[in-house]
Amino acid sequence: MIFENNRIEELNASAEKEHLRKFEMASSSIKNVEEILQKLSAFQVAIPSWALGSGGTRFGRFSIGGEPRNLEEKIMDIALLHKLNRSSGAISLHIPWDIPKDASHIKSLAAEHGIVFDAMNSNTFQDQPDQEHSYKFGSLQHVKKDVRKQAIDHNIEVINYGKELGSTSLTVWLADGSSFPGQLNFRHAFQNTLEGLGEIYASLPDDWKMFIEYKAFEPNFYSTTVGDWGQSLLLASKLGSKAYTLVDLGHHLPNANIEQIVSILLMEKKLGGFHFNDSRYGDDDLTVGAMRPYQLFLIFNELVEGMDARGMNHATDLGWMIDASHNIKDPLEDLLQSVEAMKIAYAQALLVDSVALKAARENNDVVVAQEILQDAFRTDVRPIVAEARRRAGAALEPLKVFRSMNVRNSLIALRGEKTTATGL
Ligand code: PSV
Ligand code: MN
Repeated sequence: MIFENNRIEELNASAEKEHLRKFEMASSSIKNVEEILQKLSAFQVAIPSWALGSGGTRFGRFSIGGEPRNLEEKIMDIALLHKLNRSSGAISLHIPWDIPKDASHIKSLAAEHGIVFDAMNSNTFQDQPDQEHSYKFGSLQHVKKDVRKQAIDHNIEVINYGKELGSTSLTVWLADGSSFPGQLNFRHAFQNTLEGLGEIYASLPDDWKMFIEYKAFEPNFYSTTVGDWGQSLLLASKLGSKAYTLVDLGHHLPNANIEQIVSILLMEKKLGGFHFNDSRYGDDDLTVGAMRPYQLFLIFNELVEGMDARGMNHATDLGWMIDASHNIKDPLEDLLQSVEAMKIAYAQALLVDSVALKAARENNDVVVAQEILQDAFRTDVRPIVAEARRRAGAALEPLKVFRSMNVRNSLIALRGEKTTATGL
């Protein structure tokens, strides 16, 4: 391990007095603080295996150094995050970027650090060196059956890897679409996609879920075959009860009301999970909550309300995953910030006075409704999130511990300056 075992305790001890003062102040006006603390400790966020190294744009990529060179090292990085925040106890794998060659070894290594395997991700948006057919013109939508078959087989292979690791879900994101008018017959593209997904669905074990991720644009810029939640929902509905929509926050057109989408999908029992990130212009995968923390809170507000209405378990009944690309930040610091932002938004949503909000709505009192939401959003819940962490044995201040121990320098010393992690 990169840092000594008692380092977190030592740093917690020096920050404890000030923390407890803040926690007492923050919790004094909250009735159900113990319940909130329990919910926060149960809440785990899956870290994407493809986002532990530096990301890049088509203009360039600037390595951070010390990037994990293989799946074992990626698990070690996540173990480090999980030790610091006790909220990153899951990994989402992307195949073939991270093939678990020795699955039982990988599974036990992860288990040693309290890490489980969240959704498996397939990749039919890139061509691999040994691949027979190209995905240049799509995968499941493709006009040629052989290409579609290759994409179906790949997804089934991904399910098989997942079975060995104890995963119970598959995320399918298709880059399929068209870049120019006239290129595609939309109906045929959709029907081919549905047919292919149907074959993959038929290979899903009974206790698995299939998440269908949509994206409005990129890499195709004229049409995307699963371009929005409507198309994803349509596919998921036709496929059956194990198929769900996955919402990636960065995959919408500007100003889309994501919280409304979430609310309706939940009501329809078709919301499967999330790829959390933030964005300003497009799918630029910025740190969760970096741009629009209020929107993040509003999404969590719908989630808490909608999940409670259906008696769902907040921690386990949806897939909570991050999908990001860290172009200039240290990926591990970025991930710590992202998990923290999610927990803050979640804690604030748990504070919403739902009884008063219902009354305000029934009286068409728009002003009071806004006040109730903003009251919760403007509450500084950071001491509460920190207390949940402290009780779970994690760091009061994960970023400070990370920096004070020079983790990145140790990783560079261990792995080298020029390593490149597989992924984005
Ligand atoms: C596509 O932009 C996406 O959001 C999908 O989830 C992919 O699996 C991931 O990013 C990595 O490319
Ligand atoms: Mn995504």
